Amino acid sequence: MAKITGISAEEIVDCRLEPTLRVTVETESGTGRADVPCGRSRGENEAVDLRDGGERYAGLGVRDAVSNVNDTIAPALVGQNALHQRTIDEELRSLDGTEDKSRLGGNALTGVSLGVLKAAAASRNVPLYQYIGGVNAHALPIPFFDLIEGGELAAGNLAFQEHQVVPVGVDSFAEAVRTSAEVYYELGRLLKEEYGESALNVGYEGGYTPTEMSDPRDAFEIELRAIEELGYEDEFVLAADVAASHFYDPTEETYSLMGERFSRGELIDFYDELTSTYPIASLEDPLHEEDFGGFRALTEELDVQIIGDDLFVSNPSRLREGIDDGAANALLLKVNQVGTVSEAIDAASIAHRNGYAVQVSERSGQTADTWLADLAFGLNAGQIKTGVTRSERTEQYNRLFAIERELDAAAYPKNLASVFA
Ligand code: 2PG
Ligand code: MG
Repeated sequence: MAKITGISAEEIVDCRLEPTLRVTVETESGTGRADVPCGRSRGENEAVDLRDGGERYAGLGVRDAVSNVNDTIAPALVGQNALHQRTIDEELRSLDGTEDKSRLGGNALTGVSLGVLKAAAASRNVPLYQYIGGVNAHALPIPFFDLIEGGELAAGNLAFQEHQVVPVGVDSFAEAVRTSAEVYYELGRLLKEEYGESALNVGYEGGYTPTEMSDPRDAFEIELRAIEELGYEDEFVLAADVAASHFYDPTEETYSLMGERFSRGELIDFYDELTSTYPIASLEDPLHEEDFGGFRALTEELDVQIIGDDLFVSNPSRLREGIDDGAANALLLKVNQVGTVSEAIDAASIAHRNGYAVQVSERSGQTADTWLADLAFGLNAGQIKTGVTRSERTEQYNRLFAIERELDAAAYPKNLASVFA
């Protein structure tokens, strides 16, 4: 038993200086404290991020969500057992009472749910990943490095949100980060040479933002050159988070890309060209978030990982719908998209049981809290996306270094699909 003796929330700021919640859960045997991340390029079907409105913090304050934790959730959960995560998450959902968690706020629920998880691990005196994954937590995640940013995450002209490099051909997490860092430095040198020093300004996730660039092929091309300069062709593949909903026009049913309008079919042809020209192994949200049929067509046509982010919003029922349709073959997992830890873990296990890969992901608004790294390892997800530079990103890498050093049995996957192979 880890009896909850107190729950309290406070308003803090994330890496963009925007308000978010920090929730502390105290039990008789251990305390958990969790920060809530927030997205910028959000899916329409995510749990609602409750914001105060008004002038304070330009409407982004979270005082209402903080009061919901302190005045409504805390009195209902004090006295309960923090080891009963699923019961607590169910209670959180019923206290909220809405489908989209809009009454108490998805951010309030996420903070409490994660706080309870961390308090339970502390009360058991085990590392968070071990509490999550038990005896079988063993797979270090392959990191996806968003080295060139576009879309909603940068003030540039690239429509695709993330142009990623992925170290798949190395044999440890430490080597994965080292080689990726070297590619990052080399890419910086090449970008500066070709686009001038301003290309080295970074976006929300710490990747470069060459503002002149508008064609994703230029981004992949120069990333590939950096990889080749270092002789790392066998160690890296490329990937993208297209975040296509954000350049989709629902009235015209077209995508605006490089100053032109693409129909769904034309965009699929473009992906065909991209994946046959470059060693691209994974595409996240290549089509808009309601196009389950398009995702199916693309998954059938291309032999690459197709990840649903805005498509599934980490929601077990949207994921099931996608699996029934054959849409995508991988899930992007963000706890605050769905609002509770149990629902997120359900989504991950539904994905794995149906042969879908799982990539655990940060939000563009993060803090230095490292529960994300433990979650990726504890779930044996095998993939993580947590940005490039700045402490809220690098702390996740530092935490995974520590896990790799601590556990002899920890292993780095041979390829994107091999965690359970
Ligand atoms: C995404 C994410 C994170 P945000 O689209 O995958 O990279 O963006 O957190 O802004 O939703
Ligand atoms: Mg995304």
